Amino acid sequence: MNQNLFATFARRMRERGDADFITTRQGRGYRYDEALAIITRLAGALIELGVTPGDRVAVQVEKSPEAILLYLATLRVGGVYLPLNTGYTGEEIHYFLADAEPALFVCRPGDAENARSIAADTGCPQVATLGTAADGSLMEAAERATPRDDIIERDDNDLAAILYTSGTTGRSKGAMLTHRNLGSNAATLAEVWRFSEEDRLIHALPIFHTHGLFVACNVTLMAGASMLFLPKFDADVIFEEMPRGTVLMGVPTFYTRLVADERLTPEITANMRLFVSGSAPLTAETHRAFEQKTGHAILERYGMTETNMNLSNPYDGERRAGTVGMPLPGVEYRITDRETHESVPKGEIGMLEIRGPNVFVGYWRMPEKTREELLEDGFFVTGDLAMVDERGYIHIVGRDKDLVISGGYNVYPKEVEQVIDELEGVHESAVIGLPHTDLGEGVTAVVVPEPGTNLDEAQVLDHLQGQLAKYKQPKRVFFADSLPRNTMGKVQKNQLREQYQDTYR
Ligand code: MCA
Ligand code: AMP
Repeated sequence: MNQNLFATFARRMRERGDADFITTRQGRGYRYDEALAIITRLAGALIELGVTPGDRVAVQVEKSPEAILLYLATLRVGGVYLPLNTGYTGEEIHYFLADAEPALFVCRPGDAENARSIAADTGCPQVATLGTAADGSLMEAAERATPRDDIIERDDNDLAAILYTSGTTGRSKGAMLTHRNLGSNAATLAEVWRFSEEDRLIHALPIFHTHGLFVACNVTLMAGASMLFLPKFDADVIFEEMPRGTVLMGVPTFYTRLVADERLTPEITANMRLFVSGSAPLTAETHRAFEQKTGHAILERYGMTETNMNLSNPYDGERRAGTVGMPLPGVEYRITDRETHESVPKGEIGMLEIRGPNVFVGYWRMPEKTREELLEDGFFVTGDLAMVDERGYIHIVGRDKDLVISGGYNVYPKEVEQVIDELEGVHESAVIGLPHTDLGEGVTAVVVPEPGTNLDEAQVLDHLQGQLAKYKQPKRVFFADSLPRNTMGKVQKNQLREQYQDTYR
């Protein structure tokens, strides 16, 4: 039996025929039958460009309906889709291409020259471009290509995608996700969140992460629903579109911005049936304010790049503010002592571990890292601290990993510290996340200069420009004579977080 996830999607797409799949506010979009036709052409183009089953297809393009068709065409030909944040700099892209060794790199038309040079450097044999107006060399190749309407057979455990997540060591790790991982999660979410053909998802997330790509698009495809594709979150547009939408998926920043807006009323949200939040903690305060202003209880869920979605508040029943709900069907969890991995007594805080068909198969070419986080009994160590309350709702109470989540984007301090430390005159640095009213956490650096040097904030920020994606760059840089350390010599980031806690609020 063909276990290619695309085979499942294709069945659904054929059933939906001339129903809308993706629409845009500019009136450019695809019905399901149109999307299928373009995918066969894109599949032909990918094969002609040399993509064979198991090959990675790395993609750094702006959000467009065609980018989703490219994702689907990659699945169809048995390729491994590898989306990259549009904010990554040339240096960051260099690392990903060298590590993943894709057969093809699809970039923005304006980046073609630079991309070719990075591809040449890293041994990537092909570069193609994709713009936001169905333009670029990939679409031209698709027009000329012989359409491929076969679907390459894949095993359940064959890779469908690799998504890079930054690592505590500063080196990004490629999370390897299989057809089974993605397919099982999409089917589960479509069911528990009651997606149907009638749904119209307002899609305002980026499409290079789990949230915007898999949770939003795979679930839409499973249900045969439709999506309104917006280039980015813009509260004005969301308010205009809510009367024609049924579901919104967002990071907490979406909801804090909507709650702060006087246009948020029961009337404007009357056609909406579901608001989902995830990727970072939604405060109980925002949850309550949203419900009070609209009558809708936001449904908060919890996931990771390595696992897709694990836990979710119920569709029916109480959606408890400040909690991430219960395990999804087929997903097991345990809350453990981080050393022994034995479960802690109910109600106590411990490490959250997850097992299920959604859990990835490891980090690309990092067997040791994989062994550390993916235990022999199949449980994945999330690095998040959790506790379960008397009613079975799980609370994420903190992180046992040095991670900052800014507006839903993950920033690993180590990666930023390493680049800051390369600047002449810097002795050492510590990067922390501080409470931020809009972004949840704001990336912040505390820098210790070499004695006798005169560094200022602008110099540090200038140095990071072009080396690190914008969202990883600190919003503020502070200077100190030394960093607080414990007796083991470990930097006490808690103390720094306390000292600068009011910076952004
Ligand atoms: C934009 N900027 C940011 C961020 N976004 N800085 C830090 N953190 C950010 N998240 C920068 C811009 O470059 C700009 O800089 C300045 O901040 C102001 O931008 P603004 O217009 O306010 O930003 P925006 O375009 O409104 O974006 C904020 C946003 C966006 C809507 C929160 O970041 C977003 O869509 N985030 C979603 C991330 C996401 O999808 N995460 C899911 C990961 P300048 O002015 O200097 O140029 S998947 C995941 O975590 C798991 C699996 C899960 O559970 O879902
Ligand atoms: P990523 O590696 O980008 O997939 O981010 C996963 C991390 O985001 C998790 O390990 C959590 O720390 C965090 N996260 C995702 N959803 C939630 C949530 N609902 N509440 C708190 N943290 C979350």
